[in-house]
Amino acid sequence: MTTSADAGASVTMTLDEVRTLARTVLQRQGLNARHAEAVAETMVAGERDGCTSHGLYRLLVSAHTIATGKVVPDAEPVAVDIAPALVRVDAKGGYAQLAFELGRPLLVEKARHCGIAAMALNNCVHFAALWPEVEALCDEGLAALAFTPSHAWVAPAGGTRPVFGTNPIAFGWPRPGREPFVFDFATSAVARGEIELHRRAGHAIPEGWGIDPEGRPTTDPASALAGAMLTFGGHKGSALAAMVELIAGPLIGDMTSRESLAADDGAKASPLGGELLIAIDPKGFLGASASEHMQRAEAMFDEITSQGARLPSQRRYEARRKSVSQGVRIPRALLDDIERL
Ligand code: NDP
Ligand code: PYC
Repeated sequence: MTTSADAGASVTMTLDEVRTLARTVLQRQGLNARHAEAVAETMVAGERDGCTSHGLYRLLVSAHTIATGKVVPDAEPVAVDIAPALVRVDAKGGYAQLAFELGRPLLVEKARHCGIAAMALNNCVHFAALWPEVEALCDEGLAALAFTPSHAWVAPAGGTRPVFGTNPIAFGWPRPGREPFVFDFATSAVARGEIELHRRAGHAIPEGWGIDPEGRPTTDPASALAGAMLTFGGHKGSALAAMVELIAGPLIGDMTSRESLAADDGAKASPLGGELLIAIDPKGFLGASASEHMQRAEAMFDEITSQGARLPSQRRYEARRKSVSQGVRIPRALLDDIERL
């Protein structure tokens, strides 16, 4: 670890150092080794790709969630093969990462066999970004979608009371010989973690991210966290957030964000509920001509980048290349807070 030039405000760490720190702290917090390893990997990936709201900062979040007893630290997820194209994994109240790892090979096998397959993760605690999961499925040559509700923090367009979670949607498309096309965003204007980071840094938030408890627009992160977050794109984000509630809640027999918040009962732990993943094998519809059609997709990507527009995930992949060779900068204040745990 080396303290950087910016007056000790941040520290440069290698990814292995980040991994060791995350695993050690998670085990001290009470997770068993398998969970600590799986959860730590998503934090390493977050720091590596410059997605700090889902990086080491989440050690503070997991400390709280584990201390409140709202996650089962040694849960043994169980996969159930329910139909040729469907698998369900009961996470048994543990973190989603291990449940995903358990179900992933089954989902891949089913998608290859049927052309399309879906996996429901049930009864899991979720605090991570979704892109590591869709990327893992793209690495198998599959297109993938992932959805999960969270806690009811977000007001519907035109309303003032939280109904939806921050409800991310992720999509991944495998690309021959290069990193996949992936987007992953909250259906709220921004992830809640981003507002929390603004509060920690003492920065105002832009207008349009949240309203205060009286329903008035606010740029104060604490007021927005206490009031309600807003959807992105008004009624469009609101409809997508509702879709996530439905397909990753009742459709798979799991909780809505309102139910997750009620189950939390004021503990302020990470959301509990389900996640829906859909994997599609391009060879399902296309057979031997799949690679020819995948090249047509490349023409679309070229048309985007050749006019100077960037693809989603381009920033992440650039950050990844830099982090692998140069390590990552972690705020000293965050490391101090982690140490204080
Ligand atoms: P952002 O708005 O930061 O980014 C959303 C997506 O848009 C990313 O794929 C990003 O790519 C892409 N993007 C951003 N700017 C541009 C641009 N100018 N041109 C093209 N693409 C662009 O994400 P959010 O704040 O909405 O969400 C952050 C994370 O929080 C997500 O990973 C999400 O899964 C996670 N989350 C998790 C929840 C949970 O319950 N588990 C709940 C809510 C959020 P790039 O990364 O390369 O910038
Ligand atoms: O940042 O909105 C968020 C979030 C919710 C659950 C995990 N991350």
